[in-house]
Amino acid sequence: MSVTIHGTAKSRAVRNIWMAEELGLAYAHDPVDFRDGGSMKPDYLALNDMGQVPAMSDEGVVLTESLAINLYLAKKHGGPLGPRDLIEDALMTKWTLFAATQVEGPGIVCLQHALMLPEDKRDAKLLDETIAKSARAFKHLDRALEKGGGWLVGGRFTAADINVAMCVFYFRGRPDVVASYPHVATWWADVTGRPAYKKAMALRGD
Ligand SMILES: N[C@@H](CCC(=O)N[C@@H](CS)C(=O)NCC(=O)O)C(=O)O
Repeated sequence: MSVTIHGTAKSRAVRNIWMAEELGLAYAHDPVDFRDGGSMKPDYLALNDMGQVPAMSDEGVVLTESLAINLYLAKKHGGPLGPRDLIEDALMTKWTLFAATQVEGPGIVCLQHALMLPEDKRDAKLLDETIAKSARAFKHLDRALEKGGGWLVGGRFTAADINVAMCVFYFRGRPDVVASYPHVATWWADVTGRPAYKKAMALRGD
């Protein structure tokens, strides 16, 4: 067994578990937890000196950054999940950076203020403003999915869909956001209906 995904499924490691399940990899899962200080222990700091999960180890290669790990796994094992040529590679990079820079930040604000914070700490105005600001990114995503026949790259399900979906996941406390964009809504139903997604989510226990 070469690939080990370090990080509880209740973290961004779930992104990599989903990818590993899609690829049918015989991977090991080391559920290091940042919530109990596990990611600050010396053994884990040797993998990621930032003390954040996930990390991936694969035959001596250690990689951090969940979205980069997914691109690595897709390229190494990919078949249809990975890029077929330089242009697809560039597009998968583009969508991964779009996810990280345009979707994840507002998504985390949405997660906190719609779902995670105690109700008396939630800021409804900030939540509304954040959702309004995210419209620009969601419209871009919606148009791309329409043009792409329901997928982001190559007219098929790829690493780009996983990486973007895992950032759209943060809007789950406000399902009306995804529902407002018809092509995003259809795509979201497609990606979250996949057996590998369901298996990864089941590991979270929520
Ligand atoms: N950009 C990193 C973020 C990693 C990250 O922030 N992980 C969280 C869990 S999802 C963590 O370890 N938090 C604990 C901390 O920051 O100390 C990635 O995508 O892998």
